[in-house]
Amino acid sequence: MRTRVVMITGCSGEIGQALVADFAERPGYELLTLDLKPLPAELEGRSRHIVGDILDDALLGRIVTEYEIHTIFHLAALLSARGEFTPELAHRVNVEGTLRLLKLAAEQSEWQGRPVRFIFPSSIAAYGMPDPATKARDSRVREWDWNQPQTMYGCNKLYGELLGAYYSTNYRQLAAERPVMLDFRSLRFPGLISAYTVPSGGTSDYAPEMLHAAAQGKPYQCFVRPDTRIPFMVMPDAVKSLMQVAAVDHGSLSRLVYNVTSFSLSAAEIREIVLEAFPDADITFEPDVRRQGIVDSWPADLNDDPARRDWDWKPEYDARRAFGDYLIPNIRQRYC
Ligand code: AKB
Repeated sequence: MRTRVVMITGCSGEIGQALVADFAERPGYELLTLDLKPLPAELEGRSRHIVGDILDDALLGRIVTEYEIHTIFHLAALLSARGEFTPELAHRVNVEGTLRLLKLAAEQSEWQGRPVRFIFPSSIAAYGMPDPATKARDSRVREWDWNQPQTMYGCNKLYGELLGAYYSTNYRQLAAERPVMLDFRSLRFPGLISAYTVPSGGTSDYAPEMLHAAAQGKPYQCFVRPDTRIPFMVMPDAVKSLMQVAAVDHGSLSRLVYNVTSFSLSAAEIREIVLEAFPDADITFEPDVRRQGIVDSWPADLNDDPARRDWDWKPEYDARRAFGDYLIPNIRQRYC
């Protein structure tokens, strides 16, 4: 008999590590994790881990002969800044990888006779604000606004959402018998900040980098202007939202893609908060014109009313609690 599992791709990344740690606290779940890297030492033993590539068809074929997958958290992706250096690789991982996982989930849904839940983190990068005046005026964007991303990663995420919609509603629409279709759910995340891991390859990385550098007594040159404003969320809320959207009854969902967010701060405001906690921190601004262009195209805030209405989404951490109760104390402890 095949073992019933929750599958997590990209589990060694920031969200993946936090999600695996959260699952480990919940009884009754068998986890199957997949990443190009091994699981970090502190998570070893918490899942059946496979070091491998989501683009490896033979590996995916072997996985479905051994496991019955009821839920997939497909986290594996190249982030926005890295994607601009290697756009074709980003496309392969972010689009072709997603397509392979969707196909696997579609086949599993058909074979099991019930929909596999497919949870896909998307991003504020799926938006493209045309100019600063529009960004200032239309500050809380809704899911259907400004879907004109300017990065390869943003294009990939937006298309990943569309592919998810296709596989969950129109897949094999001309077949004589419509298959049982997968159950796709996607969250558009703002910049994420964790107390325990540092991101790599993203453009919202300046916020966590500033904080982690200050706690280690290292100088930090912020690569965006002080007035740059985008939304953020701390990792426990990101995990909470993923768990919540994965668990909610299908009937409660009015959309396939939901914005979720917590607070919106400018880079100068983040610097002020960090300086209050670490008064000796040496944080300067050295804007990098290209990365600045990317964050300027992202909205200043997200409207997450549909998630709040449909499945009671509410972050635990506003800016005050995020820094005061979660980030500063845990980061201080981590480096002291
Ligand atoms: C990035 O900066 O690429 C990510 C994101 C906002 O999706 N953190």
